[in-house]
Amino acid sequence: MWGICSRTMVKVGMVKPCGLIKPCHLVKPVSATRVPGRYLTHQKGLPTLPVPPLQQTCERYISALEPILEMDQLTHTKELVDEFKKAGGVGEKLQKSLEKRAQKTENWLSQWWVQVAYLDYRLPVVVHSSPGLVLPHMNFSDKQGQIRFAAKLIAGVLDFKTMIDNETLPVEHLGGKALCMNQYYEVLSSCRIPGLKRDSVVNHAKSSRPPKHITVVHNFQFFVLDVYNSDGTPLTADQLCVQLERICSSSLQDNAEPVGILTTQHRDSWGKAYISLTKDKTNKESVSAIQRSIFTLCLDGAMPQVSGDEAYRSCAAVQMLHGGGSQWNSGNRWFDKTLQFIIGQDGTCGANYEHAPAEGPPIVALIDHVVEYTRKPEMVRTPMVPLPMPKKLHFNITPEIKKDIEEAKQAMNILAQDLDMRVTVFSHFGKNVPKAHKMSPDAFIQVALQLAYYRMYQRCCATYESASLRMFRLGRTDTIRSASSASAAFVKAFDDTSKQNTEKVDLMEKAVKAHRSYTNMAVSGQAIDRHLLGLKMQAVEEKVSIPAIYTDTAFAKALHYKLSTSQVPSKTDCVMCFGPVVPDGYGVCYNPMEDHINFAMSSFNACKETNSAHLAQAMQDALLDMRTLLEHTPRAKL
Ligand code: COA
Ligand code: HC5
Repeated sequence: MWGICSRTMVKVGMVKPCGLIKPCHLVKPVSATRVPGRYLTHQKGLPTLPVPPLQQTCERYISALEPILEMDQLTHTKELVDEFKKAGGVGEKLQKSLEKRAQKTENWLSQWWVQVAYLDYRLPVVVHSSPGLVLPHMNFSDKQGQIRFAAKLIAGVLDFKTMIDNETLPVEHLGGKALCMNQYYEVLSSCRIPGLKRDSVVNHAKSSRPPKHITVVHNFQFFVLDVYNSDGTPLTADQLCVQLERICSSSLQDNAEPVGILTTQHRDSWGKAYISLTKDKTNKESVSAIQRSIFTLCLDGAMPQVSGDEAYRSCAAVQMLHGGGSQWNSGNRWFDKTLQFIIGQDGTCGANYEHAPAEGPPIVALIDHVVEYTRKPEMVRTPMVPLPMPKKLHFNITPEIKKDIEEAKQAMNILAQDLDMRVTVFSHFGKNVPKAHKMSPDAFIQVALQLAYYRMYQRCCATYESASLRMFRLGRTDTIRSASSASAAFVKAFDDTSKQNTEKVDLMEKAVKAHRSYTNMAVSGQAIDRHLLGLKMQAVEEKVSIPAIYTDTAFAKALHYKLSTSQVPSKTDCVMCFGPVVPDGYGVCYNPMEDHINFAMSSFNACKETNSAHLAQAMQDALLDMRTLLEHTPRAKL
């Protein structure tokens, strides 16, 4: 049996991980030496995730509902919450069991979270769960350049992997506090495996014989590429280049069955197809080689030609998120693989990652390192030893599998057609302007998004922002609810001509402060969403009937995030993207740099009310209008 939570993603009986530490940019790999056990010592020193007080969560839940509910609905929900939290009530009982669970486990939440948020979630991982990442356009435009860059990229990842293997990555910090580093162990040599009702994740990094190969996919054909010499040294970029050339020249024909497209399917369908695919011994071995590999490298074919910077960036985001459909590169992937690097022929590069094992920041830290590595001149001398031919992975395609592939193509193409992706660079300012006004840049951006949405729809909506829980051992995320009473008061006043600018600025400050204080509460484990989830899971586990607060329409409304957002900062000037989490909502990912902000907005074409370009425009207007207001208004209390 395979466990599910990060630490338990080790086959029972296997060796526990030894260590790592910290994101690359603070690392000096040259002088680094291995300190065995450093990782475990660090992890043990981290605090455990607290269970917030029940009364506090109940009160905060009601406050969070205020901006998104009508008065009568709120009154009804207050009654349900009072009933839930009363002395001797079901809430108290569940709270006690949850506190017990917290004492017995390393993290009371992480295992449940991976199950609920990822492994039990049955929509395709493509668009609905796996994020994409677009790197700056690289300086090549032909096959030779593509191969050359790919070779350097592989060498860069292996360089990062050495730091993981040697435990020489220093510990990351947030607000002065050390963070859990576990996720760094989970991203290489891992893969998701489809099940009939629930998926699982395997991590081969911790096996007694950790993998020494990556998988390369070109023209929908998969290859095993050993990336270490027999003496254990990683292949140099020159050696990798030779090997990639051999792969490309032995996969020139472009009529291979795109087996990889099966991984784009609804998880139940893929779970079924997986069983039929792996009945065949050759297929099983091929799939296993992909699953065990350190990561997958996708050498892509062409994408549709577009003109203009914004259209190019949006097309690149689509390439990273879903590959463009079966006629383009969606079949040139194995979406279950935790980490896939994608290299186009025209200098477009990026990655796609399967979200179950890790959050964005460790992936971004790895990618920042790789980009820096690819920019350095090569110093290493290449050994003149002949290398074995990379092994092609064969698949026997039965009529049944052929049918599954055709169905997957159709479903993928519908999804690709449906996704409305818009990448924009807001170039007027970045973190610098809010900072100059003594405001948290992230809070400023979130409040601007509330304003943009309100201007488009004349109402507020439940809004999700990811907050890191990595201050705690095995911590993942909680939700910052960006729609607050303070943000609602601000957005309603902003275009009201009867209001004075000084009042608007005052409301803006309050909204920004409210957001920053929610953030502080969330990163310190005192937000409401994961606690409410925990109490519900506890009821499920104890087989008691689900309390009425969870079947209330207000709860469904609170979880219907029409704005699903995330800040993912990076050193490299890149754009991350993901899909909306509801059919009538938006996915908004942003990377605030010092003097500009990269945004990726997504929505579904099938929804007539949403339009990513309109939201992007409204966001730009909101940010500019907020700055103008600040610049033209003397601050009230200065
Ligand atoms: N005045 C001046 N400067 C301020 C300020 C103020 N009032 N408030 C904050 N700043 C500065 C900070 O010092 C920081 O400076 P830096 O750029 O030198 O580091 C900068 O502004 C950014 O701070 P802020 O915008 O407040 O955000 P943050 O960096 O604290 O990030 C979250 C907020 C919620 C994004 C972060 O806590 C978090 O949880 N990140 C992880 C999210 C995640 O996991 N995403 C991916 C999910 S897969
Ligand atoms: C390359 C980074 C992409 C960021 C992905 C992200 O933010 O995922 C969120 C994870 C979480 O637990 O909050 C989920 N979200 C995309 C739905 C916001």
